[in-house]
Amino acid sequence: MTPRIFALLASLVLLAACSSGTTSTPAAPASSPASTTAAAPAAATGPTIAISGMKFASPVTVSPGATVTVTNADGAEHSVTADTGNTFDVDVDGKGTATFTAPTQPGTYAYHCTYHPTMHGQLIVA
Ligand SMILES: [Cu+2]
Repeated sequence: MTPRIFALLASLVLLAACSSGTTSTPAAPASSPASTTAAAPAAATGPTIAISGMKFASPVTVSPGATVTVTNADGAEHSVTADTGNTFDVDVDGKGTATFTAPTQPGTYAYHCTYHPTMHGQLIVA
């Protein structure tokens, strides 16, 4: 190998090293660790059946045995009463809230309001 060819090869190697070196250093993004300062909202958590305008917000899907909150925006008293099986039955005062325990058996449960026969809804346990 002549010195001239050696120099040529050496320069090629240097070029290759140089070009690869300049493309392999992306700036590492500053990672922001999960902040622990976010305040959780005080609103009620968990599944909710909202009653407004003589209607249930339905269907609502809940976990087996979940505590379900019922909110009543109407002035009239309502109830959330299972159509069959006496699986749940709760009265909700006008402008009030109530809770009941969802069935533990998965399925779709039809319910109604005992005071207003036109009010119907479905609770899905899954
Ligand atoms: Cu009602």
